[in-house]
Amino acid sequence: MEGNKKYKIGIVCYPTYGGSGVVATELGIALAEKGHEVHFISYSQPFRLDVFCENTFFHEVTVPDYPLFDYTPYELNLTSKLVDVVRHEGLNLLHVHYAIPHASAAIQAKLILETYGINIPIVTTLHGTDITLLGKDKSFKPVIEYAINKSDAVTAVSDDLIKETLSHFKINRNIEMIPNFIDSNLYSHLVDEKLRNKIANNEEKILIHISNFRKVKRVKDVVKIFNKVGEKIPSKLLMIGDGPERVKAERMCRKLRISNRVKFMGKLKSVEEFLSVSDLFLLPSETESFGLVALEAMASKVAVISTNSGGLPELNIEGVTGYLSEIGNVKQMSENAIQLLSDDNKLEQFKENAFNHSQKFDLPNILPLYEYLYEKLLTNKQ
Ligand code: GMT
Repeated sequence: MEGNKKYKIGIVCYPTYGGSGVVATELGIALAEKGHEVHFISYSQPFRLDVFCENTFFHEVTVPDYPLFDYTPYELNLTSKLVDVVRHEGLNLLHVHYAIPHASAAIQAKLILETYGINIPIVTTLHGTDITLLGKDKSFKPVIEYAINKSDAVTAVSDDLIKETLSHFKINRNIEMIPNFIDSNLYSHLVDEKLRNKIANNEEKILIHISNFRKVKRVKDVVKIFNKVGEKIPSKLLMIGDGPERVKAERMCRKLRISNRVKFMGKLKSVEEFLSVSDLFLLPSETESFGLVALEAMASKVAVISTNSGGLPELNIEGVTGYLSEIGNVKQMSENAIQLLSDDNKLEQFKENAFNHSQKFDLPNILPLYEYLYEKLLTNKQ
């Protein structure tokens, strides 16, 4: 925010392994480092909120287990918690990540707070699956639509996500595009040779995939692409993350007899060191509103082979930072990977391009967009 105005900001997010939680947490930490007071509100500590920062606070939403309820009403506990934290901590603004249940709980809390004479602006950020997957479920539609229309400001992480939102819902307001970001200070471009040598020998290339292994990530395509690449290029594959599709991917590796070249590493808090030793990032997702993980790879000088779905073309530039293919076109994705990995000069150029492009999304370029938005809402309020 311009000038020296410091605000008390509440951030509501999912604490689990996933891009929306990462964006929300890192945004909160960056705001706190600028002197704002940031209150995270969630059902457990966000997984990247592990640094000590004197201006950040965490409020846990607890959900008592009443035998009366077949389904525990988390949204009501969250709403009550928001009312409590806004009133007692004197928050100026709530920034909620994900339409449901966060935006809908925040809108309800806003109405309750009005009865205490408090007017709190709500900023909602749409991250993708709330629109592209849940939004397609008709049972959620009226709630999502209401939460978006009633928020004081709404942002989405790509132009494609704005387009999707407008095509699925009756939206009567503006949605602003604020892309995902990275803090480039966190990425070292020095390859840790010791680590690299533990993973692969000098002749081998390193491919990497990071996700929550949900169906939408098409992890079996990752294995298929790597299998084809391995027929031509000596290589290893790092699989970081965990989720419902992991077992299937492991089984496929055994069937293809490539398990000795694929390392499943599970959920890691910090992925930068593994990205820094990698050559190529694979992201064959069915949909990806932005693809934060691909941006993290690019910031580590890793080229990207992805699909052209969702917001990925706004990040991965065809023939410059990597290549993009139709969903499921394993043949083309493998051919592109082989072509790139067999030409060291070209690979180096793509890695450099990926890094240069990632700098467009560096924190100092994106943080002011959120700050400006908050400032506008808080100034209009007075
Ligand atoms: O990709 C996931 O499965 C996690 C998901 C989330 O909700 O945390 O990520 C979404 O939000 C990220 C941050 O804005 C985006 O970078 C991801 O592309 C988006 N995932 C999908 O659209 C599938």
